[in-house]
Amino acid sequence: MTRVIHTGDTHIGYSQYQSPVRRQDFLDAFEAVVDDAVDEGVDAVVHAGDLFHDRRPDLRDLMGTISVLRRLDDAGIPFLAVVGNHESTRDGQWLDLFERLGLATRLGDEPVVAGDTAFYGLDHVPVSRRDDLDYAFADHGARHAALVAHGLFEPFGYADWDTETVLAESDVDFDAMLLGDNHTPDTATVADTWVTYPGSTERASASERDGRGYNVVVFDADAAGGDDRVEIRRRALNTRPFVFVSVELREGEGESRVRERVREYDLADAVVHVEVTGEGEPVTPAAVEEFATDEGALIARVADRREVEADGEVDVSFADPEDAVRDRLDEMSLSTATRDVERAVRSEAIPDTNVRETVKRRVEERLDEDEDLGAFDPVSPDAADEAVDDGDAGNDLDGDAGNDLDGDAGNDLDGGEVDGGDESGGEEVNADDGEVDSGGEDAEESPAEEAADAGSASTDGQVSMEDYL
Ligand SMILES: [Mn+2]
Repeated sequence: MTRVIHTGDTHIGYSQYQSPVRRQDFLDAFEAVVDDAVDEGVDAVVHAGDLFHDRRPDLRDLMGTISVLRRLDDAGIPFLAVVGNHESTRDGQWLDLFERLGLATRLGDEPVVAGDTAFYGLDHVPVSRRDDLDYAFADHGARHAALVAHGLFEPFGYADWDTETVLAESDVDFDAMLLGDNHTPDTATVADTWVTYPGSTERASASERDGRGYNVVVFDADAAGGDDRVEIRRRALNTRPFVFVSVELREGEGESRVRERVREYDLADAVVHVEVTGEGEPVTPAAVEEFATDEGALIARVADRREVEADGEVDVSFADPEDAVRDRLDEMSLSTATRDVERAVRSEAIPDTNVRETVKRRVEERLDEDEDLGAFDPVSPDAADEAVDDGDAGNDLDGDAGNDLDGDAGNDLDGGEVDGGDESGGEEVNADDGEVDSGGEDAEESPAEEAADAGSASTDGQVSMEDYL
């Protein structure tokens, strides 16, 4: 019998909403999982990738992570893990460092036995490189076997990885696939093999409305009455409260009605998302956000979904703001890749709900497929600019931009995150996590939304940056 905790998509280091409190939350969630593992003396903690939110976690997060892993190690519990798309680096993985420190085991083609179960690993692999995979795993002599993998697998939302193919081509007969990447917890069977996602351990996006948790997985010949060799149970984590307030304003109603609705909720230390729909008076988001934080919320975000009466007759004849923006961008010596991102964010042709995925895809394509790293070099009109910009441009893409794109940009730009309302899970898949990793590994949107987006993508007559660049 083997009993493990299966977790993943921890996203340590994610300063969601640029909040240091949120940043700590992600590490705390990891610690909570490890606390439970130590309390219960499980045979292993299996981590299915995206321990870190980005490929360059800072020192605080690394030290915090090492402390948590050390507690696990002190308790004699192995930490078995694979590399997710968010944290993957070209020249070695953080997980290898932890392994070198004796705090983790990186799973791969060779079995790692805990209890009487052999664990194997499959790191995240971009769609473009999956044809090269042979799913060749070494033999094992254990009673059970499990494959730990990071990616969007069938039969769950946004899947782009065919689970039946993986199982059919694998040399090992797996009892279970313990997965990460899709932030929506779910369990199913494919070809008599259990496939399960534990979901993220903190909400990495406001679309992740359901409670967070992890899996307790038992491999036992007698599990579930003897018919089944695997038992998967979900356990809840106590995470940062998120409050979702939906206000449909009627004619004549305005900000005071919004406040009234917001006040109906327990806002203490919560992340509060307010969505305004319907008719009524204009509402100033910042004023409502301030009201919510005054009432105790940690963070508040207001999205006004009402149709804004766009007056197409208005012709901006003074210095066009688009011109000013373009001039300023020219001065900034941004890299080609940064320009890609900037265009995606500002383009009217890309609906807000698609921005996150579009940006993710463009950056991923350059990183993973074309290996077009030159695109991350600053492009400057003159050498002086280049000298100045060199470091920053690189840093922004790798570090901060990464954070922004992954998390906050998603949340802030979001249209889709709050309103999707599709708890079907589509949204939870991180676009950003690779969740929308190229090829939709992290697809944020439900097919329905995408369809809607496609419709709204038609131009509304406004001139976008695309027209200038
Ligand atoms: Mn993730």
